[in-house]
Amino acid sequence: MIRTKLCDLVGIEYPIFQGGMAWTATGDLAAAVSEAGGLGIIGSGQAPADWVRREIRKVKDTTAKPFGVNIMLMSPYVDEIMHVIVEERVPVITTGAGNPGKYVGMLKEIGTKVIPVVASVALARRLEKVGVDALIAEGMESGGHVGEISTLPLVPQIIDAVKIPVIAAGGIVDGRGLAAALALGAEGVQMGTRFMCADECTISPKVKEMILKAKDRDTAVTGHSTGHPVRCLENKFTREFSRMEREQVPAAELEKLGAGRLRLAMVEGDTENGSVMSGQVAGAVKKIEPAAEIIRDVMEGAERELKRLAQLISS
Ligand code: TUI
Repeated sequence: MIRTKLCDLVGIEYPIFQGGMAWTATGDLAAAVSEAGGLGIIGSGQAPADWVRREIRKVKDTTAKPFGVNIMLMSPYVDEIMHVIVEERVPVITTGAGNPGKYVGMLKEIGTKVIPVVASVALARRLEKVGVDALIAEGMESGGHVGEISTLPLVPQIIDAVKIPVIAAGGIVDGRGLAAALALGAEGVQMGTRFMCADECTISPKVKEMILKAKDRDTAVTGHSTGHPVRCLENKFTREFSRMEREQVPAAELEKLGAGRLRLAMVEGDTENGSVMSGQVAGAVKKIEPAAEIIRDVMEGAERELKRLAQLISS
């Protein structure tokens, strides 16, 4: 049985967060992950506050266990969503794509744990100072909006820079990844791509199929020229976008071209023209299974690996 400080901090059995993926992590997935003993997280993305409230209620109707909401800080609805978080007394929030500093005080006042995703040591240091409860250090192996540093160099550098618990994200798909994250000093992991293939994940089956078929080199990062690099499975859309970036099409035009593409993939199932955000571990996702099975497999695998490693030590 593996338990870490993170389990006590947020009241979960297993140190596994499910990434709060936009247009992907609905209340259905979050409820299943939380009920199975991890932390399920609703991905609010650019959805309006009413949608977020509905998904929160869905989780509350399904499980009494803790859950979270991810707030994408580039969303135009951040302030309204923060109000919903406060009204609904959401136990945990994670944030992405920005600095949540100005909201921390108000959330801490109501006892919500604030756990931002960071991709650099500088932001980790700044956020520790404003009083966040923990940090998710996300390497550029992740799907979606990414930083510049890989998980292996990022996680220990952030751990050395702060005193609060750090959760590793990016490139983690099984028990070996959890064991490796614990070896780096992390208190747990966040996984996104593998949970996209959970039974309870409501995205289009076509996206799940594309992940199952993916190989190790099938993701690409586009959007460096817009300042918002995004990792997706390669398709017609990423190839067109990359070509336009090489031709130095202005950022504003590219941003317009990208609008609505994530929904197009995840909801409509258009895996050619949509943005199929996925991590580099897509090639390691082998089947569609219940969220509870994913958690069981990761925990069993980590325990097996840690025991094997302990045996390498000769006294
Ligand atoms: O946020 C994510 N992943 C995401 S957000 C998203 S929705 C989106 N769609 C189109 C374009 C952009 C986003 C899809 N995937 N992960 C957490 C994360 N945050 N990764 C990197 C960052 C980050 C980057 C820069 C956090 C802070 C930051 O700078 C803030 C500052 O003030 O220094």
